[in-house]
Amino acid sequence: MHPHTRQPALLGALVVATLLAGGTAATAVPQEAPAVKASTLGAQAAQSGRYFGTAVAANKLGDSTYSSLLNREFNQVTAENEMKWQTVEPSRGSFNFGPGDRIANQATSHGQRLRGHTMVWHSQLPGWVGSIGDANTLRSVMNNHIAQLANRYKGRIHSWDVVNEAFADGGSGGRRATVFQNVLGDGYIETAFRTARTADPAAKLCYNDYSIEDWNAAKTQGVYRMVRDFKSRGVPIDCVGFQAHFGAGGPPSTFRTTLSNFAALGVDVQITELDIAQAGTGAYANAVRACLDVARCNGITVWGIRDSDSWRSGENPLLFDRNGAKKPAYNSVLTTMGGTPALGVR
Ligand code: 9MR
Repeated sequence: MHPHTRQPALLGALVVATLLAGGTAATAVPQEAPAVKASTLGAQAAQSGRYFGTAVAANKLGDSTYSSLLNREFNQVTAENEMKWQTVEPSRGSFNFGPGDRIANQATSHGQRLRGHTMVWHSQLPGWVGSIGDANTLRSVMNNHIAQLANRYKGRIHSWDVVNEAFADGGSGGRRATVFQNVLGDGYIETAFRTARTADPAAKLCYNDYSIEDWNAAKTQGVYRMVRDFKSRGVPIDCVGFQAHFGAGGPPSTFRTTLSNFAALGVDVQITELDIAQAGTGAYANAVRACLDVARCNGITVWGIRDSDSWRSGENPLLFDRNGAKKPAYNSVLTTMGGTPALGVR
């Protein structure tokens, strides 16, 4: 069910309860604006207090089709590659924030919420990090990298993907064998989150991964156990990102259950990198609905704007075609959120 369709019932119940209690409905019912049917993704998501965002590539910001879609439709951005370790600290202690700054400036100047992606990840990691074998050295390198990123973008980042893709694929439910895991052991994720919290206490700190959408998957359960453990011990974690790179069938039927079970641990959840092979309208609607059905699912990010911008462009998985025209999946997403497609806008 969509949140908007729930509201009248909730409102009605409040009115009845208030009248029964002898009060007046006017004092008890929150004065909400009537649901406006917006005609862009970001504006419609905002109607339920959510954002709708996209991955952005700095080198495409000069493409006017790209940037006009970006600024018309989306109110959140994630740097597709520009804040990754390889770009930010290609050699030890030498920091390059130029590309990341271009994404941050785009977000700031257009009022778009910014997700930092990502502080600690085994991929797009420069070779000099991968070859560190001493735990004290690697710990201080990791903590310094986190602190430098956090300080650079303090006040501009809403949420950070502090650790990305740290769990193994397959049936083990255990950790992925990365340099961080191999050299620092299980505690490195906790260390990373504590360092990030100290460096930027205002940012929301997220764990982000793929193939954790199916509640029955061992990987999902492994991440769930970690988040439950963190919450029980006061390790600072605020959110979990579900990348949601789906095949043509869209999300697994348990996706909503997964989102709501994580949310029940006391974290926000987001869909962070959504794309679906062939972009079927039903598959996209199911992914969006899973989020709308969970109060603490407060945002959806697609992983690129046009099919030609996608890392899996051969599968045409996004909401706009190569010319920047809306695909049927776009209208499906917008109407699933309760919006109305604009007439005459391609
Ligand atoms: O979309 C990104 C692509 O341009 C890069 O070449 C690739 C390198 O690994 O990373 C892609 O983004 C990934 C994201 O950072 C983390 N989750 C998986 C995404 C798709 O591979």
